[in-house]
Amino acid sequence: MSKLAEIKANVEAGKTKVVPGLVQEALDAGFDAKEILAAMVDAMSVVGDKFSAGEIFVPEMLIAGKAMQKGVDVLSPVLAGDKSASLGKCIIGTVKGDLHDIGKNLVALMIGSTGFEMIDLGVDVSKETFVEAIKENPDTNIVALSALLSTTMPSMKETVAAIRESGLTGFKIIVGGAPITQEFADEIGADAYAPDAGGAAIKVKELVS
Ligand code: B12
Repeated sequence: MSKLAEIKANVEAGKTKVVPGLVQEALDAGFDAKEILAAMVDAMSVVGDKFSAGEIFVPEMLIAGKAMQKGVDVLSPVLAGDKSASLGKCIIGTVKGDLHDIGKNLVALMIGSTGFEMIDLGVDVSKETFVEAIKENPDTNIVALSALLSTTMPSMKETVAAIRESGLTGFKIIVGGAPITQEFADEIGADAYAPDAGGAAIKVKELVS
């Protein structure tokens, strides 16, 4: 089995102790961090499909997620790169009702790597908490919202509305997550959408330039 296939299989199987070592071996063998990440993202798609098909349940999904996060931790210093530029401040969080944070953490890492100071509010973040965080950080220029469930898309909509209604200005809102589309972003009045962490980093740079 190739190294990437081995990583994918072990993430799928939720081998939290094995994955970090395999990821380090792949890096040492010269694999690009982005291809290693892609192998782990593929694994999560398989896990999601198996969950949909009723072949696995929440505990298996959880442990696979943990294994991926452990692998991402090893990749983080490589993906984070040079942080010397200072482009501003970004508040990020997963919206209320949603506990998924692997994608949000990757987005935070990649936006941070382009030179933003990151304030990560975590998961299950209420609209009030987002508004409060922006008030506490008047120099914020990006607010990034993540949602992974179709059932938390309304929560994203309410959060954007609450931020707009607060009257606070001087920042742009970017949204993303598996069920989110450009169309939905437009519909709820967000300033931008990106499909993945790399795209998010490019987009926020455009938003502040
Ligand atoms: C791991 C996982 C979990 C873990 C989460 C662990 C964690 N710490 O995050 C646990 C076990 C907790 C979990 C729970 C649930 N889950 Co879940 N989960 C997954 C799984 C398998 C992987 C998610 C993941 O990490 N993907 C890898 C990352 C890298 O990708 P990503 O999150 O999509 O992020 C990328 C982009 O979306 C984007 N992005 C993300 N955020 C942002 C933000 C911005 C601003 C931008 C620009 C871009 C962006 O960039 C990221 C990086 O490139 C997915 C299946 C899948 N294919 O995604 C199901 C999935 C999301 N879960 C699902 C479900 C149903 C649930 C539960 C309701 C199950 C249950 N019955 O309890 C609960 C809900 C709990 C809750 N309230 O949130 C469904 C959602 C269906 C839907 N459309 O609503 C999925 C799709 C599985 C499926 N096929 O049915 N889950």
